[in-house]
Amino acid sequence: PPAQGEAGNTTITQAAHEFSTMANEADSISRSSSRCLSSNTSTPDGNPRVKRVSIEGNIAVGKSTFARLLQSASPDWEVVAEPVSKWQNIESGTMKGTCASSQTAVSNLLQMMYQDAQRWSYTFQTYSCMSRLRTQLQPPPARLLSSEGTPVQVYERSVYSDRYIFALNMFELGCINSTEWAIYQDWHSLLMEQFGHQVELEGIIYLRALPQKCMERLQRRGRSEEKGVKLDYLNKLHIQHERWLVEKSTELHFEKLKHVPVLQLDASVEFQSDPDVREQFVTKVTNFFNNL
Ligand code: DCM
Ligand code: MG
Repeated sequence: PPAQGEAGNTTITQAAHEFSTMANEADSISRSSSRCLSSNTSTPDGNPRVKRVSIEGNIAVGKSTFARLLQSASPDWEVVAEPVSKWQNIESGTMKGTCASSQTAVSNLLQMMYQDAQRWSYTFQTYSCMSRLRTQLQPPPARLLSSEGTPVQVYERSVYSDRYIFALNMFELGCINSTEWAIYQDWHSLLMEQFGHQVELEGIIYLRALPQKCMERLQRRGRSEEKGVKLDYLNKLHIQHERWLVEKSTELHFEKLKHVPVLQLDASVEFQSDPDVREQFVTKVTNFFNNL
């Protein structure tokens, strides 16, 4: 019947219009992503122009302090901080009453995870890794792209420590169960297949100190969510770092990651207050970057 045919035609026309809008969007997304890719063009040996290096180390070992030191040491280095404040402020819209007035509730996932690890570890590890990936996918600043020297994006931790230090540790502690762990690894591997090349590391700096030292610094910085963190927990995380970065006995699922060079620095010294130590660290880091 004509009426139906008409309606059908309209639908098809609408669908065709929507499809062409979608196709245009997809095209412009792919063009803008290829712009992003070409903004970090490769050197003749196939390495990216802007190198990516992560700072790894136990809780409160001094990664952020060290990152600030590097940030002020060279305009060729850009620090990408760990998005901790995002984990402390998760916004969710809530519907109140019958009218659809939306209100914003804020929850602190970092605190929830430390208060009830069994319940919240999987959720926390999902969100911390996802938000880190989003942060690290941001293209490097123009200053680095036009640098004549050795431009480096310095990540505070990585999607690899999320998996091979924290999530693995929570699984071993029983705070992430075997179903959650299987799901975590499945989506982590998928994300790495899709985006891995954009956050791949050319090097790792391992800030190493005894767990006792980290405990002192943790208490000194006094982040309220971490009040209940025990030395035993820092010991376990220390062992995970040693297995991954020193003994190399952690089972890794990414071939390239197995060969990433590691610069180990003794973070037990007070590098913040001692200018000589600061200078030594910057020299070691400069040499390390130049050889990547
Ligand atoms: N954290 C975690 N799991 C991750 C990453 C971080 O539990 N995958 C926690 C450890 C610290 C805080 O987040 O409590 C980050 O602080 P810091 O950078 O000092 O280790
Ligand atoms: Mg920090």
